[in-house]
Amino acid sequence: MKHALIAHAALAFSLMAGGAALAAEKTPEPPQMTPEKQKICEEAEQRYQKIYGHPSASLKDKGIVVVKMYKYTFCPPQVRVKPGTTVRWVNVDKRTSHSVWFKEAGKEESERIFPDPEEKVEMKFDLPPGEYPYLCGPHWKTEGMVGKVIVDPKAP
Ligand SMILES: [Cu+2]
Repeated sequence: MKHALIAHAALAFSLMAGGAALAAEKTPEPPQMTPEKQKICEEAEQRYQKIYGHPSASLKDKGIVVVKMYKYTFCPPQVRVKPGTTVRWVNVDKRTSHSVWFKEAGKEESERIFPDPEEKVEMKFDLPPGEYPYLCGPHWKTEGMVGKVIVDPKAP
C-alpha cells in the first residue's frame, strides 16, 4: 500500500492544536500566478489528464479538489474550498518526489510521493474557516514550493 493517506481526524486535531504557538515559523505566501507559473500549471493539468483520463476538476462533484505537484509548483498554489472538502495532492512530475507538510500547524511531513498514479496525499478539511498554509518538504526552501488551502463556506 503506497498511499500516503493521512487520517482525517488526526489532521484536524493537530492543525487546531498547532496554530498560534508556532506562529514564529511562518510559512511563506504561495507564489503569484505569473505567466510562467500559469504555463507550468497548464502543463500539469495536461499531464494529469493523460495519466488519470479525466480533467482534475471533474472530481469536484465528489467533494474532491485536486492539487497537482509539478516542476516545484503546487497547481494551483492556492485553493479555496468549502468545509468538508477533500484535497487530493498528486505528483504529475517525471521523476521528482514531493510532499505535503502543514509545518506551521505543527503537523508532520507526509510521505514523499513519486509520479505514480497509485500514490497520493489526501486530507479532508473538516476544519474551521481560515487559511492553512503548507510546504513541500524537499523544495520549499530552495524552490519556493509552497501552497495554501483556504477553508471558506462561501467557496464556489
Ligand atoms: Cu516538491
